[in-house]
Amino acid sequence: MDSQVRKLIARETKRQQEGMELIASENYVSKAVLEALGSVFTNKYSEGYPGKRYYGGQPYTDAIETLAIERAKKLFGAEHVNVQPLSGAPANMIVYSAVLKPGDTVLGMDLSHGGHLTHGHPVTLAAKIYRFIRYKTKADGLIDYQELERIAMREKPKLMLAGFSAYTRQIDYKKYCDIAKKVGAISMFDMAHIAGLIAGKALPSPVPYFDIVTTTTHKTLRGPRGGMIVCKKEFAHIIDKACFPGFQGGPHMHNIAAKAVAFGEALRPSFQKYAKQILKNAKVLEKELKRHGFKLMFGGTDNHMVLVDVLGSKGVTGKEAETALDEIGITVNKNMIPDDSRSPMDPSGIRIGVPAITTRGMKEKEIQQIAEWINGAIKNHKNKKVLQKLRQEVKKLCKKFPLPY
Ligand code: DSN
Repeated sequence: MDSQVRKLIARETKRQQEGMELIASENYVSKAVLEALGSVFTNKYSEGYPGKRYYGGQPYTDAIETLAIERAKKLFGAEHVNVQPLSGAPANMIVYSAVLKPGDTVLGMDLSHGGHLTHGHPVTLAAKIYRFIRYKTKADGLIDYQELERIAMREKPKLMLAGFSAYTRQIDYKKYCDIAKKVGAISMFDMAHIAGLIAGKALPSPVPYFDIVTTTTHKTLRGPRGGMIVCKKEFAHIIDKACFPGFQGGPHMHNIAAKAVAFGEALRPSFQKYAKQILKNAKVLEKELKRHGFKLMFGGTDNHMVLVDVLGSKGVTGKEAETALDEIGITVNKNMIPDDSRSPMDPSGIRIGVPAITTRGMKEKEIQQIAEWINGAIKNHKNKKVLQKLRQEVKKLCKKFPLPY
């Protein structure tokens, strides 16, 4: 291998091994997923779909894409699956372009209330093409379905989009889709963050309720970085056409091979155990952080992550907290809290998730310890000596829980 690249890969492996990823959207994939990603499928162009390609030489690309589709269908009880989206943001754009015309109205969750950039934030291309109206959560952290219905009746959206990247509570799928039906909107759910929890049957599935569901295939699903669209049969044709040739060119077949591997892993009983352990670990994290005096947004968590108001509870900004935790080998991300008045580069909160450390086998006991380190680092964020001591403790624990390679 290229020696400079090899050196950087070795350093990144060491960083991952000696520290802990508590970024809610990250995970450690299996060796089998990595092998598929590094396979010869990366050499092949395969525009089109299995059985209908524009280039020759497709017997094995057809077989691998069909395998990924069939496994995903089984995993999510889906009527139709498209495994070609390159990631979550393209998957969402593909859906918008399939069902909307420029200027059409979409309801999406506000970014600072846990939504995602691609759900209509003004800086995105989607917001320049479509008219996004963004809804918020109530003071108790839950979605106000009456208010949502009022907004939907008033705005008459063509598409109602649920899902999130920092919202920690369970959404009432039926209530949400009933409102969409009432106003004649197509319903869409972005399950990127919780796809693994759904696949592992730890959380209820939105697939039977929503017309269209998008996801990334990494995060809790623990596959390669990539995207996927699941939909009802009646949307299959327009979704496929919007993906290729509408939005993307040749699919990344090495990535689709790795998706097939990850879906196979997620179909195993051990993945259900993993998903349930994530929820247990997140609950312990919630309890312990509250015990240490942290204020948790949305009142706590029903999924794999917590959103913490570090400024409100400890007088330390999100950026300061992120930096202090980085110094002790715990990686989190600074994050806006609902209606945050601060800049996204130094907001009031941090987001903490447990999927990756759960993959390494960490359980309730380790989570208690981690909460203590988080508290210690934030409290002593200016004290290099304390941070150095905590760094050694984190490293010691990480050694006991190696990466899966
Ligand atoms: N970047 C992902 C996350 O961290 O939630 C979403 O795109």
